[in-house]
Amino acid sequence: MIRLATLALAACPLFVGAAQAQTQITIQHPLPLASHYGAGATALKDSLEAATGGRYRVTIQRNDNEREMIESVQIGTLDCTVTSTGPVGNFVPESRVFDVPFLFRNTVHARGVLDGDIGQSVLARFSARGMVGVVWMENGFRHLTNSRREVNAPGDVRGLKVRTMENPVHMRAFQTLGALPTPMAFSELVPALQQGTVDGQENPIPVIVANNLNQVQRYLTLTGHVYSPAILICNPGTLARMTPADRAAFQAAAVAGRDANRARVTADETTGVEELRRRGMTVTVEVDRAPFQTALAPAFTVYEREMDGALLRRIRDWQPPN
Ligand code: EAX
Repeated sequence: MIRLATLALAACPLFVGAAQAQTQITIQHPLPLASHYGAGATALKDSLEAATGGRYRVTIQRNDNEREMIESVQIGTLDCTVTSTGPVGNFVPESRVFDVPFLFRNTVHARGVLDGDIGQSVLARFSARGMVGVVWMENGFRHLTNSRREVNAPGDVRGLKVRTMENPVHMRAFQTLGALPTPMAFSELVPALQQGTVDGQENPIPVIVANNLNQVQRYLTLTGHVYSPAILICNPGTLARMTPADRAAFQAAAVAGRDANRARVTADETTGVEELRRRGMTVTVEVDRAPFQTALAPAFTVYEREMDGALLRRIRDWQPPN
């Protein structure tokens, strides 16, 4: 009798649905879940789960060590990560070209290059390093904060111990300005600022706001010295196990995530400066960037020599299609 009951239950549509295989995908990123990265990961989750009728379930987790997440994706212990390009150049050197200071004029320029053939050709370089560069997302233009003094000109940066990401392109820039670049993972940043191990750091407005860096930093200068891309990187096996239809659904979900992430960066950059002022930061808004670019000339010479100079010029000269 039990056997018949079991068969009857198994035939019940309710249980057939439950018996349907479900695939778990975990995405990690380094910021609060209610951040611009969280907005992107959540939009990806919602899109993929809806498109597959729940056959895919996406779990979003926070892990504030980007290098560790990239290594986990490489070895297959993590499906995907949303990370800034901070440490990415140590895995895919071709991506460092996007980390050059004052390379992009604005977000239209940056997003156009990254979503166009130049950005796509760099994504294609990830497969040789055991990863899939799925889609470019956005961290935003990076600005300088510190606890010692207002910064109006390059000379004000001299002598500051500035936390940088583990990114040789950024480290060279701050060294050229006479600062003392101190590379560390994001997970170590707030304790280092609290203990005075470093005087300052640089990050986009959304990161400064989401992590309440105003609690450990007094001065903000809108240097906009670097555009910081973000990127969705996945383990090749995670994607290879998908059917072509599910892989297409995942790609569409990644694009939905990109668009939600970028919309949130735009929103945060619109309100974030006033919010940080309200929280008590001294904000230097009007910054003449030309002296910073002039002071960085020696670094630019090295970038042109160490990277593909022609590519750097193509990126600088890019214009939106008319
Ligand atoms: O990706 O480490 C950093 O400063 C990054 O901008 C942050 O983790 C967001």
